[in-house]
Order: sequence, then structure tokens, then C-alpha cells
Amino acid sequence: MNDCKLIPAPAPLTAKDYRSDLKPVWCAGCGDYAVIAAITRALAELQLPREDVAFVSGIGCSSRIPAYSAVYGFHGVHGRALPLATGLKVARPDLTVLVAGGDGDGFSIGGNHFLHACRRNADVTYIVMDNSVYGMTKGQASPTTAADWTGSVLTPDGPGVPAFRPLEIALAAGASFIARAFSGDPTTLAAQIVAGIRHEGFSLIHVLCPCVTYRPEQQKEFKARVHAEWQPTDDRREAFGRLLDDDGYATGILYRNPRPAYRAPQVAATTLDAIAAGFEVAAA
Ligand SMILES: Cc1ncc(C[n+]2csc(CCOP(=O)(O)OP(=O)(O)O)c2C)c(N)n1
Ligand code: SF4
Repeated sequence: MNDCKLIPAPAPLTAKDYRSDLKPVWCAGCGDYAVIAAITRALAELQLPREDVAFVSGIGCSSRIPAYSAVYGFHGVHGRALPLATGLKVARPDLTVLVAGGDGDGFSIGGNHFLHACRRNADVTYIVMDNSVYGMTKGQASPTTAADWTGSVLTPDGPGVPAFRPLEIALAAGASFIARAFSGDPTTLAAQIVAGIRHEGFSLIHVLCPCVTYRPEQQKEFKARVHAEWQPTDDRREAFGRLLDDDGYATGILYRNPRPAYRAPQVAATTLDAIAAGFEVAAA
């Protein structure tokens, strides 16, 4: 008699399966809650095995996201998430590499890395939670704060300089996938994350994401002003034109272009031996 039993197929992973059991320490109402919900929905839609996903971040409230996800995580140094993620992707091209952080982390201290990540076009998906403020360090102006925002005692007359425009910079620097979403619309955000992960190359997903504590006006402002605008184009000139008209609240996939993603250079297998032999000669 054949007594072998059929092994049932494993149940599909749900969004909950991608959440760790740590309880977020974010303020009640912070937009970051909706972003982690969208990320886990996207991972469930793609059915990515948890051990094949790595989540890298810098420092900030938003950068806590890897701790709340049940995939591999690396909570890195302020502003250094992108080089870390690029190195990881180059060394382990089999992994899906996600990066998360805030506007301060990504565009201020990490600004130089942002430029070069766009230019290099390694296959990582970068989700920036932009609340135009340094949330974790109690409400200082960030690169994306409007020149006339007077909400911080450190800049009582406003920062006085025009806000950084991440999408224009990303397009100019060579990013091959650029999108903007609003945390208040997690369905669209999850769809953009799925598209970003599927895109082979550097994907920027710029999320308008309110800080209810230091920018309490943002929730209403975003709800009133966000408008679905863009369908993806692969025409860079067209994308630049759209950005010249952008009021900062347009959402959608702005630009998607299949430019080859950065891969590790192929190093000849004998190189290390040759180096070692060189040392031996030098020491003799
Ligand atoms: C090298 C270094 N400089 C400064 C800090 C202090 N610091 C921690 S988080 C942060 C800004 C966080 O703002 P943002 O990246 O916009 O994230 P949010 O907290 O708003 O999500 C700063 C300046 C630090 N941790 N390390
Ligand atoms: S300070 Fe702002 S960004 Fe940080 S958890 Fe609170 S609401 Fe969110």
C-alpha cells in the first residue's frame, strides 16, 4: 500500500506576515504607519519570500521601518542608507533591496549619496517619507521645508532658501524610475512600490507623509492639495516638462525608463591570487 501523503501547498503570505511583532513608537496619526502598511501589502502582492528581501535605512522616525518588518533589516547610519544598500545589492544581486528614510536623511546629510545612487542605477527601491521636517530631532527645518515656514525656533523667520526638489534632482542625476504618492492613499502607494520593485534599476518613490507632531497642518494640506496627475512616460524631456509645472502635490509614476541597472564589475578569478603572489614577491 502506498502510504505517502500529499503535502499541502503553503498558504500565501499576507501583509501581516511581513510585519515584525515590534510595536511602532511613532506618534499616533504619523503618516509612517500607512507607509509600512503599503510596503507589506506590496510584498504580499509579490509573494516575495521573506528571506529574499533586505530592508536598509538611515536614522530618523521613518528610518525605523526595517525594525517593524519581518524581512532582513539594517538600521544604518544617518544619511548612509543608499551606499549601504547599493553595496548589498552588488554583493547579493539575488536579494530584493528596499531602502527607507526621511527627507532629512536622504536629501540633507545623504544628499551626495542620493545623487550617485540615481546615477549608478543599482536595482534598489528607495522610499522617502517626506514630511518637510526633522521629526526625530524635534522639528527643525529640512531641505524640503518651504522658505517661509516659521514653525521652528531655530529658523523663526523661515529657512529663507528655496526647497530642494527631489524629483527634478533625481531625473537630472539619472534615476530610471520616479514616482510620488501620498501616505493617505496607501493603495496607490502599494501599487507604486510593486512597480518600483519590479523595475530593474534605481526606483525613487517620494511619499508625502505628514508629521502630525511638528507639522500638524500637513494632514489637511496634503488631503486638500494632492492630485493624481502622472502616467508613466519614458521620455525624459516630457518628464522634465511635467516637473517644471509641478506644484509639489502631483502624484503618480512620473518616469520609467529601462536603462541597464548597475552590476558588480566582473573581476577575473585569478586577481586575488595575483595580488597574493605580488605580496610574496615584495616580502622575499
Ligand atoms: C551623523 C548624524 N547627524 C545628526 C544626527 C541627528 N539626527 C537623527 S535623525 C535626524 C533627522 C531626521 O529627519 P528625517 O530624516 O527627515 O526623518 P524623520 O525623523 O522626519 O522621519 C537627525 C538630524 C544623527 N543621528 N547622526
Ligand atoms: S515626530 Fe513626526 S515623523 Fe516622528 S513619529 Fe511623530 S509624527 Fe511621525
